[in-house]
Amino acid sequence: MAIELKRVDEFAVVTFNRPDALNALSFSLIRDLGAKLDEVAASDARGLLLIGAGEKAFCAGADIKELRDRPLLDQKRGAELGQQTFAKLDRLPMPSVAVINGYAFGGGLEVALACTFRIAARTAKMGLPEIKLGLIPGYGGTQRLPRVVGPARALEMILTGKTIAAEEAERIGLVSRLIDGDALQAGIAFAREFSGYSLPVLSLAREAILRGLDTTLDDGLRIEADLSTLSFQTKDAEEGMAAFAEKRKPKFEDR
Ligand code: DAK
Repeated sequence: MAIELKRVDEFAVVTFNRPDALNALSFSLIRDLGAKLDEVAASDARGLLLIGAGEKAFCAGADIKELRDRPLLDQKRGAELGQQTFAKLDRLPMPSVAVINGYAFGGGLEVALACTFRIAARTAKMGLPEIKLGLIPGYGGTQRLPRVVGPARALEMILTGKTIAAEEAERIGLVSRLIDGDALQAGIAFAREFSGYSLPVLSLAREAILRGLDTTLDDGLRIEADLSTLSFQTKDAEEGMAAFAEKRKPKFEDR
């Protein structure tokens, strides 16, 4: 299968598994990814890690060989398929981490941008090179990249199609941190920094940030007031505050 889903301890792990094509995203692979994300959403995993098979690539983008000579309407449907599939990552009940273990170009970087977090091997290289093919990004890159790195850097990356090294990606906030050693193990160690907290409360925090990015400061603050009030209604908030008062470690139960 071009997409593998496995469980490692408390985490779901999705592997892009077409190493001979640097894990390029064929349309069938994107459909398969969508089905696997539905499985993850219905599971009790406390986080999702995405990684590429092989030594070289996280994912080298859309399968260029498949994109040629298609009717325009199919291209539009293709963009919508990619966008809708990657949008599932935003709606997962658990945070997701793109473990960028090599090249992440085009659609490969776009899938990483749809994850909650991105971390990268020091040797990783990233970019949105669509312009070099006479195209522009179609799987969310023009919208998510400026939200992550700001419009000036997004314009530069998308209009020049340049490749950036992992260190620059960290400097501009495209990835949160650089990792050493086994990439999956490093991803799991990173995910353990949030996976002990309440999943519904983690979701409220993600929702407040993502919805706030799409609106004015005033509306965003209203969203925050509503969602932070909602967090008080969880059993986990009761538990967290009781544990503080009793000087013990909280035991969150996702309620
Ligand atoms: N698609 C298909 N095959 C790919 C591929 C890709 N994106 N990337 C690599 N491969 C294949 C190569 O063709 C080669 O296969 P063989 O020739 O051996 O059969 C094999 O993987 C190994 O690649 P290389 O020999 O090129 O490996 P190198 O280490 O020399 O170079 C590289 C690595 C990542 C620098 C190079 O492979 C490369 O430049 N790859 C292409 C990167 C890229 O341009 N990605 C696509 C960006 S565009 C849409 C709108 C927009 C889009 C999609 C849909 N709609 C409106 C529907 C845009 C999508 C994009 O992602």
